[in-house]
Amino acid sequence: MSKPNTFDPNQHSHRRYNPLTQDWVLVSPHRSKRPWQGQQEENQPLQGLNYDASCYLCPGNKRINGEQNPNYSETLVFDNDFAALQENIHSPPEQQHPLIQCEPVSGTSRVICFSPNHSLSLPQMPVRGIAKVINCWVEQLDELGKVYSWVQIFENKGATMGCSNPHPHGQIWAQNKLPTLAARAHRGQKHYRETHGTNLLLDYIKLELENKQRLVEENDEWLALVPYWACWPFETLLLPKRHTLHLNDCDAKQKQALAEILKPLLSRYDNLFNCSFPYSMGWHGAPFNGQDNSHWQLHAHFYPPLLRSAQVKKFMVGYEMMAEAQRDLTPEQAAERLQECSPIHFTQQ
Ligand code: H2U
Repeated sequence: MSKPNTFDPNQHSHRRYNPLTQDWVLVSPHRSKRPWQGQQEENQPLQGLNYDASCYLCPGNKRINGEQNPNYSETLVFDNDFAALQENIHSPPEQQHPLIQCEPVSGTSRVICFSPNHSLSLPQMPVRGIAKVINCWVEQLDELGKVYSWVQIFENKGATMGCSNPHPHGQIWAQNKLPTLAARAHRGQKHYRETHGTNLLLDYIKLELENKQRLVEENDEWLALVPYWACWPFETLLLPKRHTLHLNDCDAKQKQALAEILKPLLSRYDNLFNCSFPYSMGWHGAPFNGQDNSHWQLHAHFYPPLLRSAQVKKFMVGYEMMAEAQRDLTPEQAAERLQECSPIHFTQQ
């Protein structure tokens, strides 16, 4: 039994610092057993159909704007028919007042279908199929990184995360201004470099490889872990072991190893609650701004909302909206749960 004045991270409330965002998260492990009579999500079903005639993203089908998708056999990239960013800049009026600020932004939005198969999410795809998605991400970064300073690759998976179509797909939004969260990651890594003289995430990788408590998957080139400062219940951070600024700087060995780690990582997610595990994921690499970005280390965030089961998710509401992020189970407990899951997808065991 721990003494009342002995700190036990599994019992006692505490705050943890996120050096990337320079935010704090409140950890309240003793709250995880509180009763839940609130909202239950729909089940998170796996898709059954390989092809759906009513799907806007399946091969050969018409999209909402009337354009027909080709009979693609690997990945498909098209300009978003409802693009959030536009290439042609229309300058807003000059600033009238410091409280009424506005600036122009130029960019482009694209959709990436991961495969022609309507039913295969990333963890169910073969490693060679995942490798094709990675190649597609790389090609897009090669092209858009020459034009825009920030290229955001992301995936919203599952209706719970607001995904509008079950056909496995992701998006790319590229723009000429550093968006808010990218700017925060830039500042966090720069600040660490200026304070400690070393690279934040490379130092962190060293710590996690020594400790291993929060590690979920590891291979020769990559590691995936629940970060010490995780905010979402089963959040993970995926990192290359070598110092790498951009996904499109990865060599063939890193890209192959990335495909090989994504499959078991995402299979563990699906296996946790025997469902198609929803999340938002995205890549953060150095901005394409031609400056010295050696304080950066490429990483991907996975932010899944599920907390207790396929039906009960974490809400980032009241205290989180008004004060700061809060979590119940500790990152170490979450890592342990993911470590206990099989790396082989439950449909493929
Ligand atoms: P989400 O599922 O993450 O919302 O992404 C799907 C995107 O696909 C969405 O941004 C686009 C939507 O605008 N889309 C098209 O561009 N054309 C279509 O015919 C359907 C959906």
